[in-house]
Formats: sequence, structure tokens, C-alpha cells
Amino acid sequence: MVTYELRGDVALIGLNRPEKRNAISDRFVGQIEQAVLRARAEAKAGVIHGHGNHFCAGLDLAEHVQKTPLEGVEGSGKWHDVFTLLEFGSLPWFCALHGAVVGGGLELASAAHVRVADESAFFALPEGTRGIFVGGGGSVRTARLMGVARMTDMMLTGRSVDAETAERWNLVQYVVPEGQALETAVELATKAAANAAFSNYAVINALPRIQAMSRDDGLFVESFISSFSATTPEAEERLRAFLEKRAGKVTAPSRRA
Ligand code: 1HE
Repeated sequence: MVTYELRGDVALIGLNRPEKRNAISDRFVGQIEQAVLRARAEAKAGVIHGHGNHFCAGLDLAEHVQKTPLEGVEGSGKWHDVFTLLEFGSLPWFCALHGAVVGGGLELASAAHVRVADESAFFALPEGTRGIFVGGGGSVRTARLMGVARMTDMMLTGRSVDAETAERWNLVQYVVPEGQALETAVELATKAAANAAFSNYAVINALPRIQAMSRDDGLFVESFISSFSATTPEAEERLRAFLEKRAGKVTAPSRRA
């Protein structure tokens, strides 16, 4: 159900159940967890993508229909654990999105750090029409990305939005021509993999936490992380490399960005 590939320092995790539009069953969640743990040990950045015509149709509804309330809570808790592993590890994760990015598929994408959609991607939260609620962290992560009003609308009306709207709504950071999401995500992940590991860790783990702090606490914590990161041997070498003109300069944005 999950493919795993290492391309240089980038781990690629592929959702591979195209006959069910990559709908996520319990076993599937377990396989995503194993792949994320393997990537943590082997890679410096990761990409999640979907095989077939869609990224992911969300929760496996066939499996869900047979659950007791307690099994449902435990199942949701498992999704939370696995997606939190993804969100607060030390690897930056990029999501390559195409076709349906629906329900739990959007929740998975929301747990990644950067989302790249191609023009075929569409986004929906059809939980309301199915008689259920989000259970993979969407009320926390997806709502923070696009805002509660938009998420409420999508959940109440079954509204489906295209990639361009998703970018405007902050759900995705890049929109690329159809068929190019994976290639672009790998390219971006390769860049992130070349950063200082501590910087990536700080970006992933500190930024979201600081957003949840008061302004004063946020500034206080930022100073410590800033000072700590600047005094790591890797930072010292990178700073020296720039001053000795051995490191690249910042460049003007390419037209795609
Ligand atoms: C599925 C699922 C699924 C497809 N669980 N089996 N998610 C949804 O409500 C989305 C439901 N799926 C769809 O709306 C469509 O399948 C798609 C728009 C994603 C794709 O359409 P299409 O025409 O390419 O495929 P299809 O013919 O609808 O589906 C192919 C097969 O996949 C078919 O099974 P088959 O045995 O008839 O071949 C479908 O039944 C099956 N399939 N999606 C189970 N989701 C942690 S809480 C998260 C809560 C949620 O995620 S709610 C949203 C659930």
C-alpha cells in the first residue's frame, strides 16, 4: 500500500492503493508510520505523493462503517499519532498533490510542511455528507491553514475547490502544471535537505509552537533558538563560508515562484 524510495537525501513515500483511490485503512496508516520512521533514519527531507489518478480519497469508508465508537476514537488517535510524527520530527515533509485531495487526504497533506499541487488537484471535506467529522487532525491543522470560516463552508456545503483557490486560501504553497507536482516537490525537498539540520528542526518544531504562544513568550523563545542555532559548528562553518565567498548568494525569484 505504501512505496518507499530514497532519492539522494530525500525519501519518497507513495500512497499506493490506486484501485481504492488511495483511501486510508488502519493497515495503511500503520504503513505510513513505518515509512516515516524509516525516512527519519535514512533521509534529510521527505516527499509524500499518491500513485494513480488521485492523491488520496481520505478515510477508507468501507472499514469505518464497521467500527464501534471506541474503535473510532482509537482509530482517530492513531491518525493523530502518525501525522504528529510527520509534523514534529526533524525532517521537512513536502506533499505532491494531484486529483482528489479529500477528507483524510487533505488532513494528511495538512500535516506536511509544504504542499505542491498540480492543476488537476481538487480539495474537499465531504465528511458532512458522509455523516462523520474530520478525525485526522483537520480541525486543528487544516483549519489553521485556510481559516475556520472556509473550512466550515467546505464541511457544511461539500464545496470542492481547485488548486488555484487552494493556493489563494493558503492550503498549498505552489501550483504547477498537471503532472509536475512530484518532480517539483522532490526538487524543493532536495533544497531543504541541504540546509543545516538544526535550522530545519527549528523551523518545523519552533514556528508552529511559537504561533501558539503570547507575543512576549514567542520573542523570548525565538532569541534562544536563534542564538543556539547560530553557535552550532554547522552554522559557524556556513557563516564563514559565506564571508569567504565560498557559499552561494541569495538569488532573485524564478518566474515559477
Ligand atoms: C473508496 C473511497 C473511500 C473511493 N473509502 N473506498 N472520502 C470521501 O468521501 C471520498 C469518496 N470518494 C470519491 O468521492 C471518489 O472515489 C473520488 C472523487 C475520490 C474518485 O472518483 P473516481 O471516479 O476516480 O473513483 P470511484 O469509482 O469513485 O472509486 C473507485 C473505487 O474506490 C470504488 O470502489 P469499487 O470497489 O467500486 O471499485 C470506490 O468505492 C472506492 N473508494 N474512495 C473506501 N474513501 C480520519 S477521518 C477522515 C474522514 C474522511 O476522510 S471523510 C472523506 C471520505
